[in-house]
Amino acid sequence: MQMSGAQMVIEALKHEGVDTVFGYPGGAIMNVYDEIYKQDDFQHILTRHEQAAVHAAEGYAKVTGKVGVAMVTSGPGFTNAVTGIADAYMDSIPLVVISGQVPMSLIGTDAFQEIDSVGISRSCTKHNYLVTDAADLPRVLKEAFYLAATGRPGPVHVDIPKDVTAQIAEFDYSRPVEMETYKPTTKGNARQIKKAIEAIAAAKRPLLYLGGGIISANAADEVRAFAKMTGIPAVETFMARGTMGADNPLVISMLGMHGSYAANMAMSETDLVIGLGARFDDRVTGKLSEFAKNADVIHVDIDPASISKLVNAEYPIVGDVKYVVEEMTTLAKGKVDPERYAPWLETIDHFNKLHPLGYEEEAGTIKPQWVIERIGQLLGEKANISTDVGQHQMWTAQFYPFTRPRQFISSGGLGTMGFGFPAAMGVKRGDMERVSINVTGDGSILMNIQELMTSVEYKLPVINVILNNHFLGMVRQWQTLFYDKRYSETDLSMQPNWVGLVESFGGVGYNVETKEEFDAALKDAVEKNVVAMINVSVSRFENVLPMVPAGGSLFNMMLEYKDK
Ligand SMILES: Cc1ncc(C[n+]2csc(CCOP(=O)(O)OP(=O)(O)O)c2C)c(N)n1
Repeated sequence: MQMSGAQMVIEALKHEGVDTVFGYPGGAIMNVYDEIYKQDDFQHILTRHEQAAVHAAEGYAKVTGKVGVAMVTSGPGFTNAVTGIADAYMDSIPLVVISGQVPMSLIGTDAFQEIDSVGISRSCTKHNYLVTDAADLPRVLKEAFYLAATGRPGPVHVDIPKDVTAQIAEFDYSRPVEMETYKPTTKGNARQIKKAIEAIAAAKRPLLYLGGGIISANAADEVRAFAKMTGIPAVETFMARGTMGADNPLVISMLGMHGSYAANMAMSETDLVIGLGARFDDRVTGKLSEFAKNADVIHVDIDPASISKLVNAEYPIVGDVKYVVEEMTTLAKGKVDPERYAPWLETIDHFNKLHPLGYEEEAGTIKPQWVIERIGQLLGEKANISTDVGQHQMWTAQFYPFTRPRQFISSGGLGTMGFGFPAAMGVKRGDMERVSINVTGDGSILMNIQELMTSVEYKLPVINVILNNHFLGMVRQWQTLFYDKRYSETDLSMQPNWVGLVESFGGVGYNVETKEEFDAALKDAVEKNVVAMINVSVSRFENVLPMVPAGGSLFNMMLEYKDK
């Protein structure tokens, strides 16, 4: 069928079953927006900033497991989107980002709103395209969705010049994707899997090291079943929170820079690391030469480039973690004896009792950790929890009782302040049944505050809980510990009128000084079901502990900090 390039974009989205596009129009993409006006196959959500459009698409993708879609114009529209694209790339989130470009005749002339978008996105996308002929659009868009969702997921960028969106060509979406050089391995090598099981059966202190790849692969059930059958304990990365479920007796909390004592000690003492969909990130390993020093490593990952990148794997297995773990479970039957690991579980129990995750209550102030626990007690399973970046983010990962994958949505790899609120809007759009909470800081929330308008207009209520310490807390913590308390540019004593601010957009706001007020505010915000801002005054100088100082070894945690 003959149609314009702009119509093809709409048709392709229809074929892909897209129900939501987050975006912001402009000159170079107007032909496409004109077609959006004429259709009702999907809803377009007009965010108030392109960065927010991409974060919202990320939140939507993370909570649903589907490909998120964002659309922006050329030049500043695209550069605003780049932070979101880089964020999605670091966290392996499947996205298709479509940008307008100046007409082909103007490319390279420093035309109005021209920027080399594909040049910019090359280093932060799984793949990108500049489409120079409308006849290529069906193939390119089909490939873009396929690439984003398969293998190790990630963002794919499609840049379309304005004259290409006007060009008429044949639209045929029926041809299967054929990419000679892209064929992700899903099954994993059978011999390697067998060898891995032998290693597990011979180990005394095996440890499952669970990464975000398990959540991307929808493999949490398989991983839980494997752990249960073999009796092997597990640590979760920040990205994997919720994989095992907080009430699972085999999970030893999060590991890494702000991981629990028990999780970090288990990793230091294990004799066999079973890495599943995890990438041995520096925030997890600490000093590499000291990481799991006495252990062999089994590493299962869909991305061959991730294996032995940082830590050498004796048993590399390239494959889909869902498939591989299923195979491992079948093979382990009768071969792996949980009794063998009983002394190891006792050791871990001892670690847990020695230094459990916790905090000291202080009369007259609310501790930020308490707020997280309280949201967990009041809403638990019923909420999806997004965060911004900082101390509040780490406390959320430590203290929220996540019971399921896709419940925790946060910016792990890039650590993008301003992620939380728009992502939580996308989360709401993807899961209207649950309450969408954004735990944020008084610094982070101001980085995408304009989304209050989007949230009200599209009825995508988010409850923003500000753990307000009047500081850029995480940076302040480092200044306390490593810069002799020189609080250079981190003091946020100057504050807006939070309640007035949110009310001016049509939402509700609460200033909270006591625990009772917090409970009442959260209950009221859930009932009102509009965008909310709960501004909680928390103790100013609280530190996130334990802490492995950057470059330190996992077993050398700072467990407490006492002011001299
Ligand atoms: C866009 C961006 N700029 C700067 C930083 C560096 N940074 C990391 S945490 C942090 C402080 C965050 O403060 P706030 O949002 O108030 O949260 P808190 O740590 O107090 O909980 C900063 C500035 C960042 N992560 N992202």
